[in-house]
Amino acid sequence: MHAPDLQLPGMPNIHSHAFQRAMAGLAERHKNPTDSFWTWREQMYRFAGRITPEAQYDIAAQLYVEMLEAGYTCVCEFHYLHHQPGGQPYADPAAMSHALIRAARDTGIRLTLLPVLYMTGGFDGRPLSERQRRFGHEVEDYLDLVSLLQREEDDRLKIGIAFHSLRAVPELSMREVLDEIGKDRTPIHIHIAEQLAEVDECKALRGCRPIEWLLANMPVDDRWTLVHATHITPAEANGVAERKAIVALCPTTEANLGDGLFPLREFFDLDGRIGIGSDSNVSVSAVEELRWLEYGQRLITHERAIGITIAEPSVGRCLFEQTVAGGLQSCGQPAQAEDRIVLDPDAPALFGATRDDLHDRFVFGGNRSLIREVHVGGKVAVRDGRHPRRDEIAAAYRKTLTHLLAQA
Ligand code: NGQ
Ligand code: ZN
Repeated sequence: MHAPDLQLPGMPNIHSHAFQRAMAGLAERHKNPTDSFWTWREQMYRFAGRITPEAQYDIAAQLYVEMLEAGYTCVCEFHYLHHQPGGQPYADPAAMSHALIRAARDTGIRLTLLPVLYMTGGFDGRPLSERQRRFGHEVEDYLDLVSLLQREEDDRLKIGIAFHSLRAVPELSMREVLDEIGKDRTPIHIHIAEQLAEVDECKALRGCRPIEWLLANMPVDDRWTLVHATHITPAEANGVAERKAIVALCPTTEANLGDGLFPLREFFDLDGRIGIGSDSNVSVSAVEELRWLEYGQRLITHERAIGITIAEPSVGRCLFEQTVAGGLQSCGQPAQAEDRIVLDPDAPALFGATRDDLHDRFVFGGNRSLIREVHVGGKVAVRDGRHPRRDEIAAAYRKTLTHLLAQA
């Protein structure tokens, strides 16, 4: 019998906040009478307040090693930690962005950097809270940051834009930014409809739901990625699918934060496009994201094999292929035949694998990593399951994390 071809395309990770990797597992205690997304967010803000550009680099380098070893070949960084705590820009106003760019270059992952515009603390236009101040920009300074970063683009670095959320950017400012970038093929990402409180606030202040508002008021098209879109109605899902926008699903983070479940089958029935993101980085595993994407659906529908299309009955292959295609669209980086994963022919979970069952075994077959090699742009980023700089980067991360935790 021939050994099957054990190669898969590299997986794009279309939503990450790198710094949150360093607090993974540290926000899992009952602290309030009603622990929620919003109380988690306060903890996250406190942690964010300690991150310096040097720490940002060390955390991101560690994270990108983990991503590459997990089969992610490209990452979209939804980056809003721009300034010093308190809001003063750094001497290099792009210092925090540069830390991410260096971490990506030093580890070999492709990066779509999405500097985030963050202006207000809620739909009512209230000013940023003390802790949010380091996220903030006026439109003009934001556009300067974007054009400064665009000059550094190369075949592994793409600069897109992002609006943090409808809560954080007034309508007029969104229009100003979009006018400036015009019809460029720039990726445009936004967090939307993740939590019910956001839907309620939007209804109260804008008279409609967040996704409904976005579709009615913004030129949503295939450049756009809607992150989460958890609380979506059938009519909204239809609109998003028609505009060919990507929905970025982040199943492990969405579960961790108690967001809710996106209606996957309904969206697939509309030919909707999706990608996956590791978001808060509580998990750094394409396998775990895909598996939970499917399992969440099974748990609420009491059925099996949800993530399929008429053309593709294998759940593993369908979810893998859909999220690679949607992911590439979302990152705005061309499909690269050289970005690929090579699975381990000696892994027991793959014994007797055929091309037909390979994706299902990869996604549903167990917990040991089945990845032997990862190639990005023709270069080997992972060999024998390891990034060549794993130990050295982990040593720097250990120091940084120890220092960060000592400040608690
Ligand atoms: C973030 N993260 O910006 O890091 C958000 C929380 C917010 C996730 N939603 C903050 N996973 O949405 O205001
Ligand atoms: Zn996010």
